[in-house]
Amino acid sequence: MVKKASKSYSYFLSISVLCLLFASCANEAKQILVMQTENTIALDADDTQDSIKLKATHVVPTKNQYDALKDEFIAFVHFGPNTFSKMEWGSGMEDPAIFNLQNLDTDQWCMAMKDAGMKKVIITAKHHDGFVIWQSRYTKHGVMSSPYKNGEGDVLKELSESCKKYGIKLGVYLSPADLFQIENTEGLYGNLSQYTKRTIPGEIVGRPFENKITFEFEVDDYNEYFLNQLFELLTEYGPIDEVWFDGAHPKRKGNQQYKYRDWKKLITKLAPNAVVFGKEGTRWCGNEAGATRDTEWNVVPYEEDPRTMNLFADITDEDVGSLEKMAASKFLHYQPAETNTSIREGWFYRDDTDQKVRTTDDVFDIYERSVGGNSIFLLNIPPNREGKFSDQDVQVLKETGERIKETYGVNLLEGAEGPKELLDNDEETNLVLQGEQPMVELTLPKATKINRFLIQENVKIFGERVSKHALDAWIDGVWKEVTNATNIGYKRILRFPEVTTTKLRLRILETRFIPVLQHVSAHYFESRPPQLQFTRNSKGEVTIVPKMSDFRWNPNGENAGANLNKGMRIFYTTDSQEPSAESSLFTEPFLFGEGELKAIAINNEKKGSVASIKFGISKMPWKLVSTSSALDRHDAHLFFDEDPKTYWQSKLKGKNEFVCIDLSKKIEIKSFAYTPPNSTADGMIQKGTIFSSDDGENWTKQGTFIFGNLINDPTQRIHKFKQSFSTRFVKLQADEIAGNGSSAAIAELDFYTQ
Ligand code: FUL
Repeated sequence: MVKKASKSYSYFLSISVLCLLFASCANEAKQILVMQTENTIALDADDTQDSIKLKATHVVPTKNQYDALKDEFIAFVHFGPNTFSKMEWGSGMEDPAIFNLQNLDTDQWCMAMKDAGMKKVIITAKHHDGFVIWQSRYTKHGVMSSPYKNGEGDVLKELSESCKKYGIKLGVYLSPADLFQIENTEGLYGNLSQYTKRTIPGEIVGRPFENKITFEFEVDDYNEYFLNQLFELLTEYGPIDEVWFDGAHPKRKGNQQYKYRDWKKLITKLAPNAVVFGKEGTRWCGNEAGATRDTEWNVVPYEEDPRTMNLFADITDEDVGSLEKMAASKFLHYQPAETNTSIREGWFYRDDTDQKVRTTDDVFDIYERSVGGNSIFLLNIPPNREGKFSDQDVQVLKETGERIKETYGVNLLEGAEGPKELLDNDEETNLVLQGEQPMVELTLPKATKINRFLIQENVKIFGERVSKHALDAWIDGVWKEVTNATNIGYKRILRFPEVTTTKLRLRILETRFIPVLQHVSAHYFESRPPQLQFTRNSKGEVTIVPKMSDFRWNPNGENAGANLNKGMRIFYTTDSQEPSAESSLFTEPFLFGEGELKAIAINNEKKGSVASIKFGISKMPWKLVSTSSALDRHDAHLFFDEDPKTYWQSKLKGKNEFVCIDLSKKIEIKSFAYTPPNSTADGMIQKGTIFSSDDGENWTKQGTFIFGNLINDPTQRIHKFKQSFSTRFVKLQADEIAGNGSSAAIAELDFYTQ
């Protein structure tokens, strides 16, 4: 039944009708292939929408791509001079001594990865600065010139040994951009050298290779250098399972070209199991924030034949592989997306104080969306200057691994009745679904709570076929749709508010060709009711939401709390009573002046911890009277706009800096709260004075205040006055700034009468 690709649609149609018949007579999956499956299939001018769909379903992964998909959750490690300089991009002119590594514990990295359930690690063997972390024969700009083990150390060697010990695959990031080779006078990058025949690896006296293979390529100096380095990486560090080519270039020179097709020949020979990222192997998902597409087709349309292409442009559109996109292209190519992001703000380690780390909620959410959205999750964990993963990162990896195991390690369809091909955990058995309305019904052994459903197509043999599907649960004697989604591919994880049911039904609503499913499973994610947070806007309206991550680097726009806590409800009180399921249900923002609010999230009958806030008097009628000075974009009105992210900041520091407001009527003040800015450590007022006035001209000192540890803990501080006082105007004067900062700053001020 396996035929060669043909041009005419009528041919396809007749073949597919035949196959439909075959498929319904004998449930033999082989019969639903109507042409040779390939990693890349060319489109022809007379292809119709139907023949394009048919071809798309015959585009399948290579073994290396399929293995990469099956790894699912993998680690990225950015480590080099930037770890010490705290830069994201180095200059290339760093003294190698900056890589002042004293200790290195790659076992600790691997243990943490193992705990998270990661299967592979890709390390920056060379980032854009050109510094190499292995003992290369072809440069002195690297670990060999650093203090690490007196220049004898080899970070890659240590990592490869740990990888073997812990059963983790290894990949290398070798940046084509190379600032050292651009900037130094003898640099090879863009040096306008001739393309001549060169033997790889180049011979270096006294340092022979054990691997005696040699290659001949017609290349220039930089490509020769790059190939020599690839040769070292791929022959001297055990099996390499991924080669990562980044597309970014801080700088270019001499119109330097990359002879990728030669690089590829070398990789194919020396690391036959390696998938190549950034070329025809795997592709960038299009952002560095952990955002995922609702529909991630891994059959990707190309204008040129990706098997012979040298340059691959980034694919960043929301729509990667729709029929429209395919119809406008010339080749269809299988190329899985890698969702790459960092656990920390930035790719390199900076510090354990200001550089925020993603929460477990966030990482687990990205895991479910990326792995469960037909892509590979590549999470960066940058080691610190002690050569270890920091404690907080290790904790998040551990908790994420526990959640993955608790949720996906237990299949609630165990013992269910249904097509055994889908329930048997055997990758080789498939269910061919036929008929007008293909569906699968599953009967569970007993009523079961579920909120996750996992589906896999057999992409390895039958490609990606489903383009729309829905899941129903049997509830109160009827089928109710619990959720729906678009394509499936290697893996789709459906997330929905929990249902308790005895029967599930998967309906395939639209397909590109006869659907072939390989596996389904049902799961329950034990969601923890989230911590809550309150905000009041400038109109005095209060909103209560799950606490947002304060991770500032490349936020992906997802609300992990909301994603993981579907079905959660929030209850609140305004009279200081403990909230419960009987309290007011929060449905929309409400007006609230001074007083205490308490709230609780309830999810699956589980209660979260009580959150409370004491709002000060309403700031709506306040007017700014005067201020000592203000920096651009940090006007004084920002300290009473109810938005703690915006702040007033003076031009100078200390003594003479003040803000002065009109509360619009006389008020009896008992205490005040100072909220410092969160995004800058400059301007924290650790000592100050409060003055009152009835006319805004004659001032009475009402007391001084002192707040400690503001830089490390920039949270709201409350000062109670020894005696309450009645006033219409208030002046706050900064007397001392924490850390000897250069200005005074206030994110929010609040006054309390109770
Ligand atoms: C980007 C690079 O410029 C970053 O430094 C980082 O390596 C990231 C993974 O890719 O293009």
